[in-house]
Amino acid sequence: MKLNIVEYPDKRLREKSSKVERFDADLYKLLDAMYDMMMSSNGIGLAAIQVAIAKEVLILSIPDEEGEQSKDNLMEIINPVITYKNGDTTYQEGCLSVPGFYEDIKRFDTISLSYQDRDGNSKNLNAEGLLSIAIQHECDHLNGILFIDKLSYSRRKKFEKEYKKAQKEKKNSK
Ligand code: QAP
Ligand code: CO
Repeated sequence: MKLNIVEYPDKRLREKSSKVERFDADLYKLLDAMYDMMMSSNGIGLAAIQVAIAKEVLILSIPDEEGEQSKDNLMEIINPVITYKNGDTTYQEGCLSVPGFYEDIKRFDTISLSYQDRDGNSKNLNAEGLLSIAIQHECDHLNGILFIDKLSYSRRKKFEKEYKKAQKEKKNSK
């Protein structure tokens, strides 16, 4: 399965993903291909819409204290629903679909999530810290929302200007 990362401002990132109904070999193939793509792109989280598949599928690999991303830490989250949110926290976020840009984003500090694993088993999870932030970031993707949508008007304008400039430079260096 050959995947490509969809980059802002591609309209496909605005699509709303739909629920996974079949927990079959195609889903396994997608999850495995997303993992390879995330690791080779130095990501910690990836939603299926970022590889142009509008399904409620996301993966996360939060580094441990040593900064290692072992496969044991891989989380595969399908059909997630955030059932509880509390507190707030700010973190400098980035996104594989918005390469080269990082901005402080405010999110809930603690969340609870219900979701399904790759075999369709229902699960519940409480999360805080970076895991909680990453889940919220990836769940936003399933609704067509990007972290840059959460910037203030003036920071967003500044972002658009800098991003366009960076893209022009990227094109010219090709
Ligand atoms: C989402 O983001 C996230 O610009 C995952 O050049 C971010 O994996 C969750 C990346 C922050 C929680 C906190 C970004 C790689 C990876 C780039 C990522 C880049 C190369 C972003
Ligand atoms: Co993202």
